[in-house]
Amino acid sequence: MTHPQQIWPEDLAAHYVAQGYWTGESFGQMLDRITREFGPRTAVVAGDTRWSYADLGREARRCAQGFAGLGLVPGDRVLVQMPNRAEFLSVVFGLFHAGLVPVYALPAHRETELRHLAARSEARAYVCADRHEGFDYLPLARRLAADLPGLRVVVAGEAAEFLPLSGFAPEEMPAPVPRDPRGVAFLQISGGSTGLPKLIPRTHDDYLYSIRASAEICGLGPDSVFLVALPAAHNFPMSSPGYLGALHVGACVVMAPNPQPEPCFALIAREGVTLTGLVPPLALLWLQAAPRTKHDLRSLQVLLVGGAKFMAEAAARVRPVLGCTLQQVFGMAEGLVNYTRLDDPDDIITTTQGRPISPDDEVLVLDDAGAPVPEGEPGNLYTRGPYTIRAYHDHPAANARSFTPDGFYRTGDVVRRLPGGYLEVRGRAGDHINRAGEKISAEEVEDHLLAHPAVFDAAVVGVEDAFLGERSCAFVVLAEGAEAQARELKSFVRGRGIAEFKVPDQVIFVPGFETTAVGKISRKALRAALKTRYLDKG
Ligand code: J2J
Repeated sequence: MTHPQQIWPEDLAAHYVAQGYWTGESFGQMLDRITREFGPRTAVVAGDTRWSYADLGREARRCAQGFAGLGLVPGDRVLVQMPNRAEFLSVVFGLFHAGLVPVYALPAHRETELRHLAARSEARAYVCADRHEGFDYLPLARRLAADLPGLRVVVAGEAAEFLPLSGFAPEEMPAPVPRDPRGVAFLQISGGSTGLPKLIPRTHDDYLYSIRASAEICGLGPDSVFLVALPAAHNFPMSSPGYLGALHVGACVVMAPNPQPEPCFALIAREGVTLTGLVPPLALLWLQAAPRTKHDLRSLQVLLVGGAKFMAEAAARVRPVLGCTLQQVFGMAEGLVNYTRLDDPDDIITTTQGRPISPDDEVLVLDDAGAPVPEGEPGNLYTRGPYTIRAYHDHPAANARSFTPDGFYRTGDVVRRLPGGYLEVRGRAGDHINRAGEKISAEEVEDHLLAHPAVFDAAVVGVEDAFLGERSCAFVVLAEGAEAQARELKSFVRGRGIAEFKVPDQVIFVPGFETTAVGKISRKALRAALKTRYLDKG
């Protein structure tokens, strides 16, 4: 299933090997290595579960045997939708051990997204948990299974008619199934700006390089304790440096069921957490709650903040309030990750989003005509390098849009490059809304609104929001003679089986969308015009 375009040109690949970036280790081999090296040390703490590395290895090998027993064969894709539990890790490493390819869905995803991800990846199985944070996943699994006959469903917890994860026989698959380290290890999802999420093929070699390098840049060591506060399926808590970075060095991973300050503070105090990562709105909540908590947060050494722009004023409060070092991180599931370094001066840490991981990350900042802009000027960010993909999975149209012929990824981000290669994120060129780090495609939500019989046309825009960074606003033109309330349209969109974070925060009814003399104007221009007219008052 590797598309030829996904492969790095041989001369670059040879360079990445020569530089020691690509080591040829697969995720299955990584599990073997960390199980052997760190056996008795604590690998995972989640609720009442506490697993050593040896336990994690055993649980993963048992899962691997179980998945193989379902008739899945190496290379098959498996859709994984698991909350932050210990089983997240045993399932994922079990899949790697069996040579299977996880496809990561977020716990917030609903049947529309899951159906799309399963179909696009040709998934042969779906793994979920029974419940999480008051949501029952079994009806969701039922609808998915009814739509996709042949899909095997495995459930952690109460499994009803499905296969219980705990029912996997105690036999363990002895050795990891060999995989090509340059082949696809898993499919991550993009928060892109057009339509439904695209699938991002990450290889063993490229991803493990970003993890090893991130662990070092973030100062992880065997005595670190990493708290997974954000959903584990997201690229940030997975790899920047994430639980994979923590496991790579023999550190302890603590899974928080949700990222709210008090429950996380309790875990920090109880487990001696040294490092965690948050999106900016959560960092603001933590900053607000920390002065009043009774929990001891003194073990915390580093707080990573990324996923959306963290404002300098808030960034400057991290050390005085939480007593730890702020590390800004500007990353993307497609690859490139930038960090401020732990020993950078305060002004770099508070005002920039860091610099790339690798000396071989190629970064271009170009104007709209494709010419380089001078240092310090804003421009469009393009990148390629040893851990940035060269194509999406099976999506020629998106690939034509998102990659240049010489393999640079068009990130859609507008940045300023500063001395030393530090980047400051200025905004987005594309049409996605960054709502508290959750990326929403305007087009995807517009499509859902258009499915309502009373809606003639719709345009969705991001609006600045002091807390969320951006919230979503839908401009709606009603069909002639039709009536609808904002509340009704929101619940209609919700009822389309999508993640709650995509439901518009605000709906504004407008009499019509202007078109120019040329006829159709671009959606992008339309969204901008609506925003200026109704929201920016400019
Ligand atoms: C402004 N915008 C940012 C930042 C990401 C680490 C951290 C985050 C992600 C992530 C990730 C930003 N300031 N500090 O995968 O490994 C916006 C940009 C970017 C998009 C990518 C990681 N950090 N962004 O957020 O794939 O617009 O990855 O292109 O979800 O988030 O989103 P995503």
